Amino acid sequence: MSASTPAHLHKCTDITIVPGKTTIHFTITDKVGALDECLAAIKAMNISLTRIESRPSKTSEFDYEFFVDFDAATSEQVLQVSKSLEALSKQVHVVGTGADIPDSTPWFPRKMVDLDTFADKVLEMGEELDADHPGAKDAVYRARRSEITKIAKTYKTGQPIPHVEYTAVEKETWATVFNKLITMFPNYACREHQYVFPLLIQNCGYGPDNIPQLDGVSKFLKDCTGFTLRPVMGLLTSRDFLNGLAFRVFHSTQYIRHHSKPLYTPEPDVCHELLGHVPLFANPDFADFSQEIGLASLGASDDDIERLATIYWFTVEFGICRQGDQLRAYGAGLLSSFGELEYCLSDKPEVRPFEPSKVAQQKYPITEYQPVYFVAESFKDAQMRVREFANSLSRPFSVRYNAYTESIEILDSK
Ligand code: HBI
Ligand code: FE
Repeated sequence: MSASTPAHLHKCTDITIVPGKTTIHFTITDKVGALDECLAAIKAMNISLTRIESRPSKTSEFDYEFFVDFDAATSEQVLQVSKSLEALSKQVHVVGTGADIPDSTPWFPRKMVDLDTFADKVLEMGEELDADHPGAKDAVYRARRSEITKIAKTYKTGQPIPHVEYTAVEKETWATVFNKLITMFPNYACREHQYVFPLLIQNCGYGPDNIPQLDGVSKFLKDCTGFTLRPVMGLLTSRDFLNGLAFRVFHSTQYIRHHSKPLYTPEPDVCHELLGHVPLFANPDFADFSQEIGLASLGASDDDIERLATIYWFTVEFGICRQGDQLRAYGAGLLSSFGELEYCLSDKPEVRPFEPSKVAQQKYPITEYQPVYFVAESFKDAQMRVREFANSLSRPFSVRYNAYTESIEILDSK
């Protein structure tokens, strides 16, 4: 194996070869006919390929890398193909074989369109509110919410997100939140949030008098980092919500909190999503970090989902980071909460370094300010730590996101 081979692509001797759907990765030098020879060798064994994908080598200018898929009848056949390719190419790896996902693995989305199945699995419906929700007794508010959540209910992958014509009352709620928070951002928000905020004003209609439309914001994020928004009716299960992040998809509510308490909401709403989450998803390192949690959640055990949800809570929602000699907030729960944003950087809460294995065990209250926060040194550092943590979890295979096909590839037994 060359020194530059990505660590997750193991030699075929590292994995158990079994019959079934198989992916083989090989590299050839850019000489005329080299690929033809490889394909002819496979054809000679009476095997038909179900996929072939190529890309220029990242390590050598004249090399090309190929990924081929086929249904292997026997494990012997996999070894034969790999042997004959070895004679014709620079390197060969069997990157995945049929039985590498145990039957006990929870279902997980493999293709972007699979996310369509989450739509009607929300834990709390947009229209049925808890007794202590500020809008619980307001029939007009409840009717308005079900009007808006109808969009999420029928939304399908690839469609533009329908616009919502927000009412004067809704806009006033937004203005109150917006105007209050922007006084705080310069002193409390991390630099990545501050960098992108003016761009959201310029490009996406952010401002005190306008509630930005998810569709425009989603297109902006797509250009920045490949993240997109998907409308959601309410809270998803942790599993479904985290699984979306593996596809760089963030499930966003589209309704707004009740006007009687503009600075309080017991659940996510557009203010929280647009002012707290969206600016960070425009940052490439933060996008990578978030996707890392998402990839780890695919097919994870229930206990591991709980651990990853806790890590998500203390980072994407309530994370703080070191910037120079200061601490700043990057978690959306902080950036969208006037009170907690000030509190989290005061000397009242406890502050600990971001170590995923410890964070994953931390208990937390959901209706009060957090008694403890964890400090990331950078999003890249946090991503590497989460990746290491994810490797310690019980899932017996690893996954990779193929951005060209917007699908998940199963790599190998770990
Ligand atoms: N669902 N729609 C939605 N929005 C969230 O922010 C959200 C969720 N489900 C679970 C969740 N957040 C987190 O608390 C973690 O469990 C992942
Ligand atoms: Fe959130």
